Amino acid sequence: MAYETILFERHDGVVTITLNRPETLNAFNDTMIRETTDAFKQCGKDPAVRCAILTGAGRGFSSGQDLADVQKRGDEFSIAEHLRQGYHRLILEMVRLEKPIIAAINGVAAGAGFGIALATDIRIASDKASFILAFSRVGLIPDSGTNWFLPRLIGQGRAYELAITADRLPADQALAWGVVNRVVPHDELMPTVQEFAARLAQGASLAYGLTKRTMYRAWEQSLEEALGYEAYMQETAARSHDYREGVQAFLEKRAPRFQGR
Ligand code: LHQ
Repeated sequence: MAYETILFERHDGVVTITLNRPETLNAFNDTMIRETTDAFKQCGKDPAVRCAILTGAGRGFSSGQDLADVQKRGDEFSIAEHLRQGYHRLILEMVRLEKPIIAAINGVAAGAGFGIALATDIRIASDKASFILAFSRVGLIPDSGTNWFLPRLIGQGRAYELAITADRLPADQALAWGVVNRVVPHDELMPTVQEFAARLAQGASLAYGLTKRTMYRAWEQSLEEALGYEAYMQETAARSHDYREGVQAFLEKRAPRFQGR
C-alpha cells in the first residue's frame, strides 16, 4: 500500500497508522484525509487485523485542517462539502470499524485533529500532549464530530468553554476530565500503546467489535431499546467460536485461544 501522507504498518494483528506531515504538526490536507480513511477501511477488510493504533509523526498528533491548503481554494470552496466528503467519511469509517482503535496522542491535537482523536476508542496520551478546540481562533464553530463526542465525555459546560476560549487542555486535565484513558511519560507512550494493542489483538475481538457497535447504538436508544439490542447482540456473540473457547478454557483452568470469530 503506497501512501504519501501516512505510514501504515502491520505487525501481528496490530496496524499502526501514523499521520505523517510533521512539518505542519500533521495538518490534514485532502490526501491525508483520504488516505487515513482508506487505511481504516483496509483494517476493516483484513480479518488478520484485530486492533489499530493512530498516532502522529514528530511533535504533534494533528493540528487539524491544513489552513494553508484551505486558503488556496477559490470562492466556490464549500466547507460543508469538504466536511461531508472528507472528515465525515473518515469519522464514520473509524466509528463503524468493529475493532478497537487506540490513539497514541504524542503531542497537540487541535481542531479536526481533536475530533479525529475523539473518534478513536481508547486514548492514551503522552504527558506532552494537549488538546485545543482551535476552531473559534479562526472564527469557526467546532466540527469533525467534536460537538457530538466532547459534551458526552466532559459535559456541555466544559466543552462549550473549550470551544469559545480555544484554550489549551493539558494532558493531566484531559485525564481528570475523561478525555483520555491514561497519561504516560512521553518516552513510554509507544511501548505502552504497543503492549496494550498486542494484548487486545489476542482477545475476543468479535466481542470487542460487537461491544463498540452496541455502546454507540445505546447513545440513541431508550433503556428498553438498549436492553433489546444487547440481548440481540449477545445472541450473536454467544454463537461464536470465542464464546465456546472462553467457557471451555475457564472450565479447564487454562488461557483461552481466541480467534476473533
Ligand atoms: C499548520 C497548522 C495547520 C497548516 C500548524 N495548517 N499548517 C474544517 C474544514 C475546513 C476549513 C477549516 O477547518 C476545518 C476544521 C479545523 O480543523 S479548523 C482548526 C484548524 N487548526 C487550527 O486552527 C490550529 C492551527 N495551529 C495552531 O494553532 C498551532 O500550530 C498549534 C497550537 C496547534 C501548535 O502551536 P506551536 O506548537 O506553537 O506550533 P506552530 O504554530 O509553530 O506550528 C508548527 C508549524 O506547523 C508551523 O509551520 P512553520 O513553517 O512556521 O514551522 C505552522 O504554520 C504549521 N501548522 N498548524 N492547521
